[in-house]
Formats: sequence, structure tokens, C-alpha cells
Amino acid sequence: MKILVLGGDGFCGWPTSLHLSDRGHDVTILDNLSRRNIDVELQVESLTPIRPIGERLRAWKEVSGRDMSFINLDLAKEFDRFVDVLLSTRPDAIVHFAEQRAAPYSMRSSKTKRYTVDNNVTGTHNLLAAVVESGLDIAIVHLGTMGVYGYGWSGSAPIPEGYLTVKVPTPDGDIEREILHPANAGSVYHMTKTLDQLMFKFYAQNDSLRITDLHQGIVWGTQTPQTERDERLINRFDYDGDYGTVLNRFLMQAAIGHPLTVHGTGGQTRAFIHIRDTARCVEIAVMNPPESGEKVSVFNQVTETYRIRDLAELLSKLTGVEIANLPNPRREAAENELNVSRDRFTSLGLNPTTLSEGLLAEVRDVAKRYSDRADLTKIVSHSVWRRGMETADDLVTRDRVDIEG
Ligand code: NAD
Ligand code: USQ
Repeated sequence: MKILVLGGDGFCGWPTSLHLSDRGHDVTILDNLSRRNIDVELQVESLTPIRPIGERLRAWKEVSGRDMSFINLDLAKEFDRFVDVLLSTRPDAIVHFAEQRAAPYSMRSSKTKRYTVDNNVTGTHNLLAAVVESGLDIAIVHLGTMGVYGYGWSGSAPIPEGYLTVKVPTPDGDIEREILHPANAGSVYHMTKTLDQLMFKFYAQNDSLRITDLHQGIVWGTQTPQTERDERLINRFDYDGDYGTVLNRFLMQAAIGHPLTVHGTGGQTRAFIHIRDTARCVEIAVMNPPESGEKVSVFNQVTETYRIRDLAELLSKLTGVEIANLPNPRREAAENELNVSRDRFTSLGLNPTTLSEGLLAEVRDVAKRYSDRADLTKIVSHSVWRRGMETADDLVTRDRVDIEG
């Protein structure tokens, strides 16, 4: 298949592009490299030494013999050019990763709130309007988030894959309706994903676009069988207080002997998936699109759920590193249950990587290996959900901590 990957230079997009190319698809990456620019703005770098996109593509050609092309384009700002890209590449499918995806970054300031909304909402709408404008029959696969459902809204009831059947009381008796699960965003970033859902619903109804929305949990891990094939293909690893997600942050902290930065009691339960499974799920979704005229197809793209303090305890036991309970910079429930329905991918053949299989290898092979690149002043999260909320001071102020092995 011909597949256009929007945001294909990012943490999920790069390994997914390689996976799709390795599986024989004809892949074009489109990205405006804004994520690399945000690293410059935040004065932090991926723990792993990622290479420029041109070098990545040359290295992939060398190791696999396969070509992938790259288009530098801002999805939120260059609508006409994007329509031209669709007309010239004529993809069978588009995978949409191209959004500002960090909740803490989205809450830093009114500037980053507005950027996140402008970039994500306009970008997604441009994609939908451009597909209609092109007149082509292109299946769209979007990376959404588990965060659209909120945490704890339905107590211990399983979170369905997108839709809820509800009873609406009428004077003539109850009628049954299927609705999108109520949106309960926990950050400006998550709010943009709930807005994306409404746009997908409209364009599926009005224009019969074929859309799949993947409600993905927190992605952990770094490497995939493709990124491991050459140092120049290495995936990015974010560990900083804005972009680092919780489990990868704990892995990196464990590797350098930094106390594990648990927000509050760590009673938050979240859903997780390994980066290898992200790539596999996206391919499954691309190969199983809805028919034209069908409703948006929603998958919960998660393989396991964990409480944050249990993850911290697990890593503390494995590595001996201590746990620090820090003031929580976010406004979120201190404790929540999370029961997620996830049958659709399993029934389509996903055989997931579990935490128990990959944790130590990740600490040893990635986090420890590149630990000398870590900036210890970037670890504690200082982005607060409301002005005046307390955050912790940096926990380790020495330039470097001693790392054995
Ligand atoms: P990332 O920031 O590493 O990658 C996003 C890519 O999109 C970057 O390369 C960036 O330059 C590009 N981009 C952003 N705005 C763009 C625009 N206007 N035009 C063109 N390119 C643009 O993020 P990621 O972790 O790879 O996440 C990808 C998607 O998956 C996001 O939509 C995110 O919401 C979703 N997701 C990620 C996670 C996770 O844990 N990383 C979990 C659930 C869902
Ligand atoms: N947390 C800690 N310590 C840390 C970092 C985070 O306790 O050092 C806590 C947070 O307070 C939160 C939980 O861990 O309760 C998850 O935080 P996170 O930064 O790992 O995840 P989140 O902000 O939800 O965002 C990430 C991705 C986002 C994606 C989302 C999937 O950045 O793109 O949409 O995971 S989900 O969480 O399922 O909504």
C-alpha cells in the first residue's frame, strides 16, 4: 500500500514508518520538524542521539534497500500544498501522528496552550478537508489518546472502544442511542484530541470519509526491530519534565540513580503500550479500515494498565533506586481505577509485549547506555496546571551522578 505518515519523524511516527516500509508498504513521511524545534526551545535533547531526517532515510536505504521519501510541510499552515501532496502521491492510507502531544507542554503558558490548539485542531481539520478536496478515497488512521475518556469517570466499568449505548428518556418511553463516550480531557493537549473526535464524526457522516481513531495509552520503550538495525536509525527517547512520559522517565531515572519522580501518591492508574506494538497496531488498523459510510472505527490501543506507584516500586526493587513522592504539578485524581476494553486488536492478531519482558533490557541497553547525555536540571516537571501550584526543586544537583556498569 501507499502510505503517507504525517509526523513520521517523531517518537511513534519514525519506528512506525520503518515498520510499514519493512513490511513492503511504500511510505512517504511528512513532518515540519516542529518537535526538533521544541527541543531547542526547551534546551533539552532526546537521551538517544537521533540523526537528521535525511541521514535516517539514507541509513534505512542502506540497511533495507528500501526508499522512503520526506516532505517538510506544516499540516496546520500549508493547506494548498498539502492538497497538492495528496494529488501527487495519491496514498491509499494516511497515518496521522502530527500533533503537539505533551500535556505538560500544553499547560506551560497561554502561548503553548494556543499553539497546541491551533496546531492540533487546525492540522486535523486541514487533513480532513484536504482529503475531501482531493476527491481521493484515502483511509485515515489517527493517533488519539486514552485521555479522551478521562480517568475514573465510569468507576470500575470497562471503558468501551469509543462508543457507549445509552437510554434517552422520552415522553413515549426510553430510546436507545449509541454515542461517543463522553469527553473528559485532563489537559489542553487532551482537549484537542476530544475535539479531533468530533471532527472525525462529522466528516465520516457528511463526506463518508473512512476514519480510524486509535485511543492509545502511554507508549514506553525506545527501539523496534527496525530501529535496532543501525545506530543512525535510533528512535528518540524523551526524559524531560514536559515530553518524557512516566515509564520511560522512570527507566532513565533508574539507570542514572535519580529518585523516581512519583507525582503525589502515585495512585493514578494509566494504560500502557510498548512502541513495538504501536507500530504493529497501526499496520493492523491500516489494513482493516471501515467501509465508506460507516461510523468512525475506534480501537483502544493499550496492552496493560498499571498504577504509577506500582511501576515505581517495581523499578525500585529491580534497580535499588529510591522513590520520591513529589507535589503533583497536575490537576488530576489522586487515585483512580482503570478497566479498559481492548478486544479489537487482540481479535485481529496482536500479541503484545508485556512490561515484564522488556523493562530491564530497556534500562540496560538504552537508558544506561546514553545516560551521559542526560541533563539533570530537566528531570523534575515544572509545568503546572494552574498558576501558583507547587513543584519540587531539582532532586539531584550534581552535574553528574556516578553510574556503575
Ligand atoms: P512526537 O512529538 O514525537 O511526534 C509528533 C511529530 O509530528 C513530530 O515529529 C512533529 O515534528 C510532527 N508535527 C507536529 N505538528 C506538525 C504539523 N503541524 N505539521 C507537520 N508535522 C507536525 O509525538 P509522538 O509521541 O510520536 O506522538 C505521536 C502521536 O501519537 C500524537 O498525536 C500523540 O498524541 C499520540 N500519542 C502518543 C503517545 C505517547 O506516549 N508518545 C501516547 C498516546 C498517543
Ligand atoms: N507522572 C508521574 N511522574 C512523572 C511523570 C508523570 O507520577 O515523572 C504521572 C502524571 O502525573 C500522570 C501519569 O504519570 O498521572 C501519566 O503521565 P505521562 O506524562 O506519562 O502521560 P500523559 O501526560 O497522560 O501523556 C502521555 C503522552 C500523550 C498521550 C497520553 C496517553 O504524552 O501524548 O496521549 O500519554 S494517556 O495517558 O493514556 O492519555
